[in-house]
Amino acid sequence: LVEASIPEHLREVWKKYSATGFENKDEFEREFVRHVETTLARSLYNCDDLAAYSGTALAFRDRLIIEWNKTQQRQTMVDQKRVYYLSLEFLMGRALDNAMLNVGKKETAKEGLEELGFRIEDVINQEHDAALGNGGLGRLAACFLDSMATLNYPAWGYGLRYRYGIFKQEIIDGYQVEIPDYWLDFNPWEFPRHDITVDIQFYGQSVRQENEDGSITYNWHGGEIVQAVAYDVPIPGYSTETTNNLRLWSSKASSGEFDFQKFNAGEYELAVSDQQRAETISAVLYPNDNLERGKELRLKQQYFWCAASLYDIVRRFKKTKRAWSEFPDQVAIQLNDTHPTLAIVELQRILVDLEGLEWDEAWKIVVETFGYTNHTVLPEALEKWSVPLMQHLLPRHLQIIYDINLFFLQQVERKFPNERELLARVSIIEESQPKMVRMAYLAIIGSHKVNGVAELHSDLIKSTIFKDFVKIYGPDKFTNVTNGITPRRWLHQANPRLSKLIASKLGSYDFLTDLTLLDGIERYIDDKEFRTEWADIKTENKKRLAKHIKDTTGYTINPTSLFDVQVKRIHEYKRQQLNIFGVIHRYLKIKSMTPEERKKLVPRVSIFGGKAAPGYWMAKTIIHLINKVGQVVNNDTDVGDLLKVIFIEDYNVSKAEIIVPASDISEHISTAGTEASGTSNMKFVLNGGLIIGTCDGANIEITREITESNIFLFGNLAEDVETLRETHRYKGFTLDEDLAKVFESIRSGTFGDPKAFESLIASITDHGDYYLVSDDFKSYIQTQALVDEDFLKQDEWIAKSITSVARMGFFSTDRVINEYAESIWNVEPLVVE
Ligand code: F58
Repeated sequence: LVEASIPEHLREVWKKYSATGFENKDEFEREFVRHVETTLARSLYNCDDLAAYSGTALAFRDRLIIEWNKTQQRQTMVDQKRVYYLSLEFLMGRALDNAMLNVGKKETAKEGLEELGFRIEDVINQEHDAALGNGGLGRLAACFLDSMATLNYPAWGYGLRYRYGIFKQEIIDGYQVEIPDYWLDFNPWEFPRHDITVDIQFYGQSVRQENEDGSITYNWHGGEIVQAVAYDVPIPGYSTETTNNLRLWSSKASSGEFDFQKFNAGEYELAVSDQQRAETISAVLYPNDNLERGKELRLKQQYFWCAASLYDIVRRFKKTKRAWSEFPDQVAIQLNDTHPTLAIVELQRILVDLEGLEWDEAWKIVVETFGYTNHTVLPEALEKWSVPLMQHLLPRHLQIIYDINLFFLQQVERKFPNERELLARVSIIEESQPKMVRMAYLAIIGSHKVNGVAELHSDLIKSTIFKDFVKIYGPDKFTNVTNGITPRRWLHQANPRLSKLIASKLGSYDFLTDLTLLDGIERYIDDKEFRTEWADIKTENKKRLAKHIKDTTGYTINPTSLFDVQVKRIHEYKRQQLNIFGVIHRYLKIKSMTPEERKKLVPRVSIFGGKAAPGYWMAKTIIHLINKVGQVVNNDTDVGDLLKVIFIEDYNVSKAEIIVPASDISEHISTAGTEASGTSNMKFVLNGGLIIGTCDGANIEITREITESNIFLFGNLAEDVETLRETHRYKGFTLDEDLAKVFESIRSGTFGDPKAFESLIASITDHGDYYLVSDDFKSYIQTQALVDEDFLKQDEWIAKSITSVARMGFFSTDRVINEYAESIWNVEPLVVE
């Protein structure tokens, strides 16, 4: 249809000159030089590594955008159901290496760059991470994009184009200092679409209107308009032509009459400040993980992004001229946590207020369209917005929320008459001072499926925070989709040698698109040469990390030591404090030993990394303690190589790509029942690292897959946590003896001014030890001793490593995406012929 509307001779000319991008080395060099000379206005004489990065990225970007265009045309022609993944965070990391590997032209570029006088690693290392996320939730969204494209699903991501990503972390005198991350200086991966804009309204009033036919409509009048501008980021699938789209919205002042009036009236400064206020909406990523603080600007961000995305989705749907009832057959929208829940309300508003549908008819469409993924049971992370704030910012939406609530509560009352308490418990509106809108409840009520991200977590949400909703809707509305990771980035890209070794045994790289094929390597477990190479690769990776540590911290670490890694956001529930107390315990033990005894020890490097939310005092105290312990231990000549403590600054995706392949053991030690899934646990095991962990999140399913003999589990179970906490609160409890000694040494000033750590210790000794550090300490220490023992038996250790990798097939996001597609979205891939 589209084609027929263009006269043939025009099509001919167009086809003749249609861009193709490079195919071979010579063409790559031509494109590279062309971009350096014309796009960057540089020359042979001032082309440094950064310019070489830009030239390479632009050459690849051309290829991506050509495939992107074709993919979008194909998807529009076929006109089948699309998925829209709404996420406030996409933690993409670097794009160039990934684009090279997915497109399959890394070797071509490498050779071309060499001829032009550059080393590909240096070029890749020039790129700034796209750090538009906090942690697991944002990185999951990025892995999903990779898998959706690789599996050829017609899928778009929608997010915000933050001017500042997650802050950069510096450690100064052992303290975390936050530096703004202005990353947009030069970003070759985005395409501004100045022609794709949406006006977004805030504030004003909702005005009731009685129509001539007696019907009532509501009009949202007045207030302020901010413009959303689309920026598109092409997402290439691995080894496929499909290149999907990530659309990020940027805010700017509306070009409407507003500014001009002010401008003409001589209020130049006001016009400018309007401009700045508008731009503030997409200025910063909120740096909290697992905490919601209820700031007005955050709610503005959420509505701005939801409204722009929905406008876009609806516009696309309307072009097909279908009946509204077909909307859910064409559109699936997945909510990454509750942050996009306003999209539910916005769609209902569009259908009822703007398109004139009946309430019930509209609501049916809404519920069939949305799915909601929950990522936490921590009460402080469950989003609530104050009713007065919502009333002020989004008056019409608040009315709609009240109506949704009313109809929902009526339905509950019909099903469970005389259960007044139930009604109060499940009401979207919490009757507090001020009243609050419970976003998770709204998300559940407005979606047809709700899922958790690992089995234990999905069970827990059904038995705790959403229990009443299971009673109301029945269990089928709730489901589990266990998280995963993309093996392209987290094996092939981060650990190319391991990927190559595996491919050499399996005969191809097919395991990268069917990770279950990894089980084929278990056959080689007794192959001596294979094991040696496996071990060599780990050593190489450890040397690379040791070099990074030397370059960034000045500390020399021995690559034959056991590398023990815990890298993730710093949070009390993740229990980095348990780890560092364990390290202190080890240090005290070493100090008390004779030189003879010391000889028997396994040298260990404890490596930490992760950011604390800027306002999270306790997390910052934990970082401080780790750094202070490092200073003391690393300079103690009694200890030497037996123990080193390293804090890697500014942990991010590109650092993870160096750290993950280099671990012997990594720590996933959250208090049972608190970590919804965890995904770095999967990354480490897939790279041949063993893990020590609690029975929490996806650790449980990892254990099921790789079997208990290949993982170091310890600690109390989720089902006992509640009772243990009660014990602490009401009956007093005895602190673990060894932990008491650790506290003594801190209090005595071994690691600097003890006052700095008083509150951390008191949280355990005096304030109920909510995260059960003391209860799990003994079992943690004992299990760490087992780790040492097992590490000495290198042969067995390597066998465990190989077996574990072989059994990780389940944890690919390809499997995850297929599950969502089948059980929640009801979409099919669009295979390219
Ligand atoms: C994480 N959540 C979970 N939230 O903690 C982790 O267990 C899980 O593996 C991962 O999601 C993926 O499912 C998480 O990262 C956040 O960072 C939010 C950011 C916005 C404010 C609230 C927390």
